[in-house]
Amino acid sequence: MTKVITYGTFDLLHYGHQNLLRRAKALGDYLIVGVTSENYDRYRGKLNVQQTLMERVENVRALGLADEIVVEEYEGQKIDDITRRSVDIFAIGSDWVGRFDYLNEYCKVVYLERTKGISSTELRDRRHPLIRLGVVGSGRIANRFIPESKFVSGVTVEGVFNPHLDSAHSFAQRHELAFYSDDYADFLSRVNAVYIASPHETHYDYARQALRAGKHVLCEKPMVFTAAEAEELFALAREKHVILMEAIKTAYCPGFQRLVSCAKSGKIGQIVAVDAAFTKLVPPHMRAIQNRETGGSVTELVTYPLLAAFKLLGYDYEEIRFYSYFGQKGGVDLFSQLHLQYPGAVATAKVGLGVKSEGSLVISGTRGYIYVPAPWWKTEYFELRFENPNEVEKNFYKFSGDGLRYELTEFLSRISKGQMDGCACRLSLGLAEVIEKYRSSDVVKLG
Ligand code: C2G
Repeated sequence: MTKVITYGTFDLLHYGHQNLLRRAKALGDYLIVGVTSENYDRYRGKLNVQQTLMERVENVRALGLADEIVVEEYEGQKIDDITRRSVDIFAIGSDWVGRFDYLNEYCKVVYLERTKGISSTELRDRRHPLIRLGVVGSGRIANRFIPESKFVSGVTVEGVFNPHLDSAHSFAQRHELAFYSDDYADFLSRVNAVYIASPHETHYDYARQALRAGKHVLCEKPMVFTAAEAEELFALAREKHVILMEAIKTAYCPGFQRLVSCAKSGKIGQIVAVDAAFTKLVPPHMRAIQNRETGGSVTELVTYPLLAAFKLLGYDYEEIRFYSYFGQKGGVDLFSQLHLQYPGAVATAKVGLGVKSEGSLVISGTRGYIYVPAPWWKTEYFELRFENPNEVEKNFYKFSGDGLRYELTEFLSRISKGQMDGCACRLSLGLAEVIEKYRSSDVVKLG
């Protein structure tokens, strides 16, 4: 009996897939089909698969061509499947020519001509019309956003807005965008969603105008400086039936999401302390440490450590204290430490623009603790540690590129669902509350 194996995601199953499976089956007597798991697809950078693993498996089964279906969960599984199941032929579409030649060592490799004119990507785009996105601002983060957006389907970055036309022009040229503008109303009329990456103090106004014009908004952090502004913008988004989301990449990357579930699963017992730090030394001429109104380490950086505290301990803290080192009179906080006291737990958030520290995250529990090394906000690895050092559990994840692709994927998925994520709104409100408190309450000055 000749055994054939093939693999795929088989999202929104179409006749291209069916053709491939039919020809693969005809190569032998018995066809095994590997369907990728959600985690494996995320791992290999396929971020916007629409259907669940169960739906995709069911669709493949319903074709009646597969004699056996397996789930593909990890890199290297193909070799394991082929050797364990004594497979004779590995078949795959011609878009992969050459990429699986290494399997020739284990069985015969056959590339089958891909069916032209049909793909899951095209079906996804047909289901959800392409989002035409405009970028507000043309600084460092906006420059990083464009290459990241290329990894996400369903979106095209069309244009850029900057009140300084020269900056907008050179940004548009650099990234080959269709248009640039220094007129915000004109810019908004040419897109259906915006990514706001302008200076912090301009976020609120740009977001409000975009929402009023019925555009979806993905806004860099900190989205706003006060809770009232956050509430107003979310209410406006609901009224206009559009999505407003703060661009917190860590919240949407696979490693951090797993870390939160793991910490909350009870494996380390009850969580009693969360200690997170993020410091980044910046040169003296940077706006982040020049401008007292809009800069400083809390405003610039506190989002990340607070994300960890809020996701793990929630928002019902009883007290918050701020300790800051200013360096010079009238200057911004170059370093700050925040203490959030919860019933039965405590969190610390350490941020610095002029003071350096270890950028790790430690979650302490009654049975053990989780250690995430720097840079924990690009979560690729974490350890569960217990009293017995032999019990240590190591977890590895992929964090691709600059990670902005994760927040953008979530943003698009929310647009297609037509619904904002209540937890994400609560998070943004929680962050704005802390920034507002910091600006209006007593800060313990260090030195
Ligand atoms: N395919 C095809 N014609 C199309 C579209 C897809 O022949 N118009 C083939 C692909 O070449 C692949 C299979 O259908 O062999 C499944 O395609 P996808 O669902 O896109 O999965 P893919 O990302 O190619 O998975 O381990 C996973 C595999 O390596 C490939």
